[in-house]
Amino acid sequence: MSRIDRVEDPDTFSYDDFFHKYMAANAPCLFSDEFSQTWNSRRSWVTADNKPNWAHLLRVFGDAVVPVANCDVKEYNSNPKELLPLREYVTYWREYAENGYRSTRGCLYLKDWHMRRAFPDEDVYETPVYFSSDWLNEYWDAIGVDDYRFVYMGPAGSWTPFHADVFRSYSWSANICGRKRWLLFPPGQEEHLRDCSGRLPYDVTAPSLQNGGPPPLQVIQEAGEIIFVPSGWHHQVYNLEDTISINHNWVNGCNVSVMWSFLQVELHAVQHEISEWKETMDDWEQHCQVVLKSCTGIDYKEFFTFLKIIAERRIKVLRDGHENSFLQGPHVMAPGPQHLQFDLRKIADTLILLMDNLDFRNLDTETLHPRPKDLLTELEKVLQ
Ligand SMILES: O=C(O)CCC(=O)C(=O)O
Ligand SMILES: [Fe+2]
Repeated sequence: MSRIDRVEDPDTFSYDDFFHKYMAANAPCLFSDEFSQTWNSRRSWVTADNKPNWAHLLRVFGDAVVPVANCDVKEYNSNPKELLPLREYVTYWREYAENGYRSTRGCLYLKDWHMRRAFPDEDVYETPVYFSSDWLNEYWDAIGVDDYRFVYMGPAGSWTPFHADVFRSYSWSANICGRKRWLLFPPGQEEHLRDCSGRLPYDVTAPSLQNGGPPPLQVIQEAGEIIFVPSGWHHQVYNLEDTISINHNWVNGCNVSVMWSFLQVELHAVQHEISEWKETMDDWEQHCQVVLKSCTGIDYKEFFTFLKIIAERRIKVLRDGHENSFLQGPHVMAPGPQHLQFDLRKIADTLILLMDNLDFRNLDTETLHPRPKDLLTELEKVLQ
């Protein structure tokens, strides 16, 4: 693949088109700026000359405390982060730009700011319908613990090191202003880039890596455009200008099996890492789960709970007969009732795999409610 597909016109591009051509096919695409035209942030966050509107951002969000990474410092395969009031970060950014994009503090990049969670009443953007079947945010909203909706803001030259996204989820990312350069690697291509210890690189543009297999897909994303990054595609991203972007990670029936495969690979890595304690620790299996949760954000029992909550919400909609409740509120299910069936089928398929998994069976699943086999029985009943 040498070029990314472009999607131009919201009036002729349906949810079904996206579902089949890109989401189920796990292929990237780039949506034109028409798709973000109606968002308030495209006007209020941006000045007439397409720069961040600092006056507005400070007025509304100045006191917010935001995570800021230092792009000039490598810490494992990432950058160290600190928390700063947005006001202070904006002062830094203005001085950095006035000083020719140099500072003794390095190049600082505001990233992974949960803006929507901190300011739920600010009408900044709407999730495009194509990305609305989102079990990840639906689950974390339901338990009220976390979310995967972020704002990024950084000066020209700020960048994100090589990585694949949390749980190998999909991501979409929209530029409110500015431009980004993306380097995208289809799943598996990262294997050519490992060093002799099996570690993935921090920076794929390093000279020593220039013979690491086929070149990546390069994408230039302009202001207003929205990129779809499929599951398990590694990527590295540069801000070519002062840039603000909004992004979500999400999982649904099309990539939940990728998430489940990822968790198994991660657990095996943890088991390998602490295998020497296997014989001497009586709760070694449980301990592996604790480490898995701290590395990835979820363990096997919570993965079951995730499937359960998504299943129960859909069963309730089907039982109560008001299919349309998913067409309102924050989780729009554009394609209607057949999507509920699709979701429940995928949850049942994943549950079967989970219940067959030896590491899951080794856990004290008796404490789960309902028991996995009872949830599966109910799912199969509803699906008939
Ligand atoms: O914009 C960036 O710097 C990184 C964004 C990213 O990695 C993503 O949206 O998955
Ligand atoms: Fe990413």
